Amino acid sequence: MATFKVESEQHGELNCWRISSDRAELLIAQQGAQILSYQRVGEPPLLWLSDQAIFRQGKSVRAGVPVCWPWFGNLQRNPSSVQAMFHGEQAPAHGLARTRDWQLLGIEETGSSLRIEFGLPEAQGALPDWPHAVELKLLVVLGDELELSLTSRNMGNSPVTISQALHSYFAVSDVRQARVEGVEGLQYIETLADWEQRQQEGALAFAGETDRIYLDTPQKLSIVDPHWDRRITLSCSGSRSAVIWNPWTERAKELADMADDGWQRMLCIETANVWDDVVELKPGGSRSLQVKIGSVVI
Ligand code: TA6
Repeated sequence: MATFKVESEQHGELNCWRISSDRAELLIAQQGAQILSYQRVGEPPLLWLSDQAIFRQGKSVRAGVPVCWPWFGNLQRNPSSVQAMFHGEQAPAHGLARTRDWQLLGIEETGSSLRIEFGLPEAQGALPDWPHAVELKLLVVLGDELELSLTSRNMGNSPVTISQALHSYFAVSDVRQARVEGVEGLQYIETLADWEQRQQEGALAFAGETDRIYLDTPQKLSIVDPHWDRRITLSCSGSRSAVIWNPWTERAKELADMADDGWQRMLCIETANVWDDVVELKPGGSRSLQVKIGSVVI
């Protein structure tokens, strides 16, 4: 049975918790209920934390798993049903949840796992220019794997439509040697070529800037990393879309919180509900978006 140690830490302006057991270590920030890093004992990190990360209130950290909610990416690129939910002028990229402080609702040890639950009470009517009442919770389970489950429940009287993603930054030895399996043959939206729809041939290898929305994704995706003899495994549920992103050379230089060569050591696979996979929550209805992250030696 694992015994967990939970310690509070301050990183720049952010309150964080470091959770460790004899098997793994996890760092979580209160802002955004954002996982910042995850490493299993005897392995390189599974989730990537930028060397130049900025820990500032109101700014999402370039690391781990930012929660994109109640819209993903540029709101103007979302279906009109998602856009109509926001009544303001300036819609921040990736929604409103990743830069606000969440509440730690509880930490509970059950057998060999630790369950950590966060909530965002502001989502029940107090988010700026988003006048809807949704109970939003993130459950983090640290066991043999890391499980994340983001649940939205509509507490209001009218339907609410959201897009969302668990914007996961994975650590790799060198993205140029890595490949993503599970996407073979899928249709995707190439956001870098006028959002054209294309078909994926074979597994995805990286040879330049990549920013794609994969459609009708299977539950299992994986990252094969031959240099680290590792396959990172993702088991997704509540999702039929995934965003795969690497900024490559030029975009990385534009990002103040990423080293110029930082793009080599990361790639994002974001378990999502985007494009034709957005979620309509009827009054009283709820939906969970989940990913389980693990690894095996290859
Ligand atoms: O998920 C891919 C993406 O939307 C990219 O277009 C890229 O901009 C990235 O997310 C990071 O966004 P951020 O707002 O965190 O800089």
